Amino acid sequence: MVDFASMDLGAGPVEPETADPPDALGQHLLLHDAGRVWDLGPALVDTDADGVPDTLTRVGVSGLVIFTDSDHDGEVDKVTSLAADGTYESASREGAGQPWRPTDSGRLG
Ligand SMILES: [Ca+2]
Ligand SMILES: [Ca+2]
Repeated sequence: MVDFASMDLGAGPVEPETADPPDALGQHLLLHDAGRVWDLGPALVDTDADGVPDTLTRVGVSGLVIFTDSDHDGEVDKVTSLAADGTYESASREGAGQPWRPTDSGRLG
């Protein structure tokens, strides 16, 4: 699975106690993992065309990583990592603190 700690996730990780409540963050996506919380910033892409941005991308050590909040609760629940060689791996979970489960993998193109 994606090693979030090795990625450039911007301001994070922040301590859970100091993280702003979700309503103060607006459309920011949060990622809780291994007892830490990252504020990934505002979602930029609306992947399901419902008018609510739900996805953002970051460049990780091994390629692009796509973070999606598919149920719009502010918590990332789907992650897809896309490597430079065109292979990709997706995982999703029910919510913060739940285990990541692989959903899809393969090669693009
Ligand atoms: Ca959406
Ligand atoms: Ca979510």
